[in-house]
Amino acid sequence: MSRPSAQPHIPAARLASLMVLGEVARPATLTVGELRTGWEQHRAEVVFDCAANGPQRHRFEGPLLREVVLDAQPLFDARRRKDRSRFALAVSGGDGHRTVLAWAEIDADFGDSPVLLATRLDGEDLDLTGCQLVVPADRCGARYVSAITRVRVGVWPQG
Ligand SMILES: Nc1nc2c(c(=O)[nH]1)N[C@H]1C(S)=C(S)[C@@H](COP(=O)(O)O)O[C@H]1N2
Ligand SMILES: [Mo]
Repeated sequence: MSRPSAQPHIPAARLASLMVLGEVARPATLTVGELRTGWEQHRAEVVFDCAANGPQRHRFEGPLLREVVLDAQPLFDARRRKDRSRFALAVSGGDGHRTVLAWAEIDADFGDSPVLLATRLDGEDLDLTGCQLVVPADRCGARYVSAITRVRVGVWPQG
């Protein structure tokens, strides 16, 4: 395996990666470098409130979560909005913090929310830490999951 050109000095073993898995046709393991080079990078300047530390202001860059998950081919009928609206995403950090989004929040035909998988935070690359979820529409910081290890895609199990 060749080393990512953006970070040639970092041994591959130290690079953080995340898995996109669950009800998808093409599960993937992606390093932060691959998230940076494989998709268009979007920017977000955000302020969110932390219950413990008050308002936090940050600058993030990274691909749209929607684009990365679509490349894993969720097992929905992509042409049917009602079918897509059944899906959810569970995003986990390495410390066990896990949060859920409805697919419809980020689907262009529904909420169209520009949620990012940030590869850079305030100008610093996140290749060693892992990427961070950015939910610009949220008033508080609880869904800004850092050091992401997994994005699990699936239909909401029960009604
Ligand atoms: N992995 C992980 N991400 C996390 C948390 C956590 O406990 N674990 N806490 C969240 C909460 S409650 C807030 S307010 C923000 C804080 O982000 P900051 O440390 O950049 O200010 O991170 C979020 N992301
Ligand atoms: Mo928080």
